[in-house]
Order: sequence, then structure tokens, then C-alpha cells
Amino acid sequence: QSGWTGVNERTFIAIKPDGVQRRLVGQIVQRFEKKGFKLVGMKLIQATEGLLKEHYTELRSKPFFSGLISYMSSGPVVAMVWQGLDVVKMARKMLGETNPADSLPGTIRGDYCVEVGRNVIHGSDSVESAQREISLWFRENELQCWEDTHSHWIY
Ligand code: FUP
Repeated sequence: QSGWTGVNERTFIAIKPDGVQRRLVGQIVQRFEKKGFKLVGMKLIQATEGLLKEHYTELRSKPFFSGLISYMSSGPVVAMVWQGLDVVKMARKMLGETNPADSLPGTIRGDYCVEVGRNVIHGSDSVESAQREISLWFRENELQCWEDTHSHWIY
């Protein structure tokens, strides 16, 4: 997995249950496509509490942890893997800040939500987190290595 750098860098993005319920999936996917990133994995999944507790293990001592787990398990999420140059950092820019109140208009959280506990989307915060999260949410055979015939217009 350590070979995933440069244009092959990957990040884990999840549209949270509120994003699915509010029919924001298409518009969010479109932002990543228009930016020039490549979709290599996508599934609609009802995450178990076990998976979510592992995903958010660094936050387990926070006061909002149990609320976060029940929110994230309250309905299906769209789990995705996007690939491209500096995708981890650029995706975080596209998402905005954790708190929508600090997120600029033009970002996903800046445009679509108001509360930190209903902030529509998750994105990995580092290449290391991305690798951990991708292997937690996806099997290797659920990820596609497809030839991108217009990538020479992006790179
Ligand atoms: P982020 O990397 O932006 O997802 O932020 P964190 O890992 O710090 O937080 C994960 C999730 O916990 C957030 F998306 C929403 C939730 N959270 C709260 O509900 N309250 C807080 O004060 C902070 C985070």
C-alpha cells in the first residue's frame, strides 16, 4: 500500500447518513469528478457500530463519541475511495472544516450543513489515515484499477 503516492494517492471519503437522506450524493460525487479525481471504490453500506468504533477509535474518549456512533449508524452511508495527485489534502480542502460554521462557502460543509454533529461528509486527514480507513471499509477486490483515458488533460 505504501506505493500509493503521487497521482496514485488514495483517500477514503464517506457521505454520512444525513447526506444520503438529504439526497446530496449526486452533487457531492459530481464535485470530486469535476475536480479531476478518479473513483476507484464506492458502495452504499449500513455500517455496524463495531466498524464505526474502529473507524473513530482516536475519538473514543470524547464526550460526543456515543452520539457520533449512533448518528453514523442511523442509516446507510456512501463509502468511496478517490484517487489522484494530493487527493488527501485537496479532498479535505473541498470538505471544509470539521465545524460547518468555520467552513467557507464553496466547500461541501460550507454549502450544505450547519451543525458539527450533522456535517454530511467524512474525509481522511492524512495519507496514513487514508490507508487505515480504506482497508477497514473495503476489501482489495472491491477497488478498481481502471485506465483513465482522459487523464492526460488533468496531468
Ligand atoms: P474530521 O476529521 O473533520 O471528521 O473531524 P474529527 O475527526 O475531529 O471528528 C469526527 C466527527 O466527530 C466529526 F465529523 C463530527 C464529530 N464531532 C462532533 O460531533 N463534535 C465535535 O466537537 C467534534 C467532532
